[in-house]
Amino acid sequence: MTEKPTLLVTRRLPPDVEARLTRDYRAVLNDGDAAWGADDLINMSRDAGADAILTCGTERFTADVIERLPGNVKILATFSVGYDHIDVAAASARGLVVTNTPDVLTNATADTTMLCLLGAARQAQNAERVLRQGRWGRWASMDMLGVEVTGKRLGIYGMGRIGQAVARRARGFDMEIHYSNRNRLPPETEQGAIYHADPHKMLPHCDFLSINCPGSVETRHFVNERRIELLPDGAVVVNTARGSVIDDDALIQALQSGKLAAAGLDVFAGEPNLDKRYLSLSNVFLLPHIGSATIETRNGMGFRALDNLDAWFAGREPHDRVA
Ligand code: 8YV
Repeated sequence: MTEKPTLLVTRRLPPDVEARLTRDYRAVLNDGDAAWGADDLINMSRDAGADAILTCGTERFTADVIERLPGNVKILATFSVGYDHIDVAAASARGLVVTNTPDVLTNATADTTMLCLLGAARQAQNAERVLRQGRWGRWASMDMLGVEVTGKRLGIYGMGRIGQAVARRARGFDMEIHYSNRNRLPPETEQGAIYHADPHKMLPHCDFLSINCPGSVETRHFVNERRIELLPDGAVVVNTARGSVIDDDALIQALQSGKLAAAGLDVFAGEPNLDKRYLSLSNVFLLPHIGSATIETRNGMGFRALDNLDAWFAGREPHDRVA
């Protein structure tokens, strides 16, 4: 019988995922679930004699880390669809295979997008606080007024799997869908959504703007002062993709000035250390990056990552290879 490959797992994962990976691999787990920095990743990979690493969005595989990884590491599977925490060019240059977990988190993330959109539009954060603080008093016709969602225009920046799932949900609210994406979708996928090759042409039509693109050099600070100016007054910005897509100074300024009515944010630059100014703004609905946080989805992500590793160790091409 051939020996099981050694798999270094940088974070604790759901029980069903760990049961499968400890069955099929010589697994080395991070028992305390503490965050690992560059040196930990390198030392642990060397000490464990890891053939593969199963990692999460919380560990950063920069070009420097990838270069210093011991030669025994052949494949890096990330428990995430996004891979902006991995320098894929450096991985390719070193011959390190990288895989991600698309598809399985599409619905959970699109659900969270609608949660942020509705939460921000209807000031759910303030309404809930009133109850929790025992301040629910006399009814008044002008209290806690939000922005109507039904029938409004939604602009989706990034019309991949998650953007399309957001569009499907938003149609249930009779929203008019606009989108901007590198490529136009075929009509059967577009389903009447209005395509803008130039995102600047889309922004004036966005009562709501949802960010659903990957985090990258190209999308960094897409939401900046100049582009916020192009949005209609009183628009709502929603971000469940990556914090790097938003210039926090510009968004906070627009929320303070009233240019924007509200924002719904699940992701932040430098998370978990978000810009503290968000915490004191009453027109922001905030979540701590829970886009994929359902047990079904987290199991799906783990199994998908393991499917990729299994394929590679069986001599097949992993389904979700990104480097
Ligand atoms: C994860 C995510 O929570 O998959 C992604 O890209 O942003 C999230 O769903 C996280 O990154 C898990 O590693």
